[in-house]
Amino acid sequence: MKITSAEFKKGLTGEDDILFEEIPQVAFIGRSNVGKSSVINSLVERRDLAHSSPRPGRTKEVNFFLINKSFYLVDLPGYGYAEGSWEKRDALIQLIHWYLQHPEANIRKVVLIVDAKVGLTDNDRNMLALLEQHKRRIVVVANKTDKLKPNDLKKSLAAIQSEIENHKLIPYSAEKKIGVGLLTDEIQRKEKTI
Ligand SMILES: Nc1nc2c(ncn2[C@@H]2O[C@H](COP(=O)(O)OP(=O)(O)OP(=O)(O)O)[C@@H](O)[C@H]2O)c(=O)[nH]1
Ligand SMILES: [Mg+2]
Repeated sequence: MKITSAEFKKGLTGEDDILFEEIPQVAFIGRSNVGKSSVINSLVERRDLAHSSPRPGRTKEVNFFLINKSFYLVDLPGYGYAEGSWEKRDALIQLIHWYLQHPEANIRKVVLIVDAKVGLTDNDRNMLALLEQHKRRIVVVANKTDKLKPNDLKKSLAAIQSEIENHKLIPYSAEKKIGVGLLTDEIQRKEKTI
């Protein structure tokens, strides 16, 4: 189904009524600067609905975007960002974990975005394990495929797939709009994909 409307609803830094709504949420998680906000923009065909930046640490709240008036895309802050004060980083990590483990939030699916060139980092592996532990439905997106030559991309995708085992992997480029159709279908599917 095509995305026909998208509007920013709220940026959360803690408990909020929106979490308790029945409207399903699709969360985007991954390391800082991997392109979470850019992937959301590419899905909704808007340049800067979710604010992106060449500098890591851009997204600092749990941002809710209402799509087709029927579900939320949730843009999260990233992990693995080395700059800034320890307290600030720690607060962002806590915010991410608080949201992803929220007992009431109706999280339909979690989109784990990794860098196609870098592959999974230890932080990505830990996040995947946490999501599996919480029985979240997971789809993995390998973003920035435009940065790799076809042969290198093939190798990199194979390595990522073997690490994530049976989870679905979608090669993606927010910049070149590659994978948009596949991911649009995936986030609207209610059933488990593994
Ligand atoms: N080449 C290329 N660059 C991309 C792609 N997607 C995102 N970028 C760039 O990567 C940088 C980070 O993008 P963001 O969307 O802000 O990343 P983020 O994961 O939301 O980052 P935080 O909010 O800091 O966690 C920006 O300079 C984007 O233009 C892509 O598919 N290809
Ligand atoms: Mg962001």
